[in-house]
Amino acid sequence: MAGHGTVVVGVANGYGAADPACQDGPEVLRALRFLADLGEAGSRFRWDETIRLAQPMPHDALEAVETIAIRLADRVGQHLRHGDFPLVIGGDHSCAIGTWSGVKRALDADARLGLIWIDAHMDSHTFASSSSKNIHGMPLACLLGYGDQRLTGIAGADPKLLPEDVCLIGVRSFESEEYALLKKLGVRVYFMHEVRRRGLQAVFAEARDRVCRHTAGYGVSIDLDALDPAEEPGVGTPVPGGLLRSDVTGALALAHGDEKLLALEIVEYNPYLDEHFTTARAVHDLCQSMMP
Ligand SMILES: [Mn+2]
Repeated sequence: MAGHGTVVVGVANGYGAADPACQDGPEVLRALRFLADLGEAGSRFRWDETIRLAQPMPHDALEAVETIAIRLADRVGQHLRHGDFPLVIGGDHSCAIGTWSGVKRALDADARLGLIWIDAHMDSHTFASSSSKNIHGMPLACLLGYGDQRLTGIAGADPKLLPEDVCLIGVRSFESEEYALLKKLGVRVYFMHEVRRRGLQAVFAEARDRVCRHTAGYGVSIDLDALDPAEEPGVGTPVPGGLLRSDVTGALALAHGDEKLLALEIVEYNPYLDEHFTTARAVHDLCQSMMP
């Protein structure tokens, strides 16, 4: 976490999901000051803005997701150039297209970006393979260069990630088409059963080494549905049998002070499904575990 400090960018984005509820996640976290104590030690932590669409509304989800991704990529790039650490708070996971396209563009032209994708799902559909057509099921495929050109072409036409620079952790719900794509590309997937057997710390450390082998640095994208819904009710698409909060904070602590870590993203907080702001506290704890 080099630079001046951590800057939060909220993304009021629910256009990629069947239920748009996650679009209100960032504002709930900001307005109720769930992350406020992270800045109390000094001015090293601050909210920037929450990106939202202006009126009139776009005609379709693809246009909305594209518009938000373009703005988010610009914003994330600005913060990196200023030496700040971007912390993106979604919104549904389609915002990842903007976040990581922006980080990639901020690197030297020939530099590669690594990414650890912590998620119950693979998010590696395209419009051709997806039955729901929900774009939050597609962002990882887009970043690998597969999908609609309006999304794969944000912040540059080339793929933002090479398959060998990506790891997924915590997967336990997926469709055969998206797994076929990741398998064909050779992307390393740490399914939940492997995480249970080896422990998240060991898996995360191995993934971190893997995504740093050939890259200038790496990011972490956390879909809150990777966590167990028995512990964290406030997520977009709950799937039983997930990670425990203490495991995730323990793993993220490994990345604390890691000079290669370029940005962090936490998405799919659904404040309407949350109970007593339990999962809002999870967002806080995840952020805190990585703070300097
Ligand atoms: Mn996801």
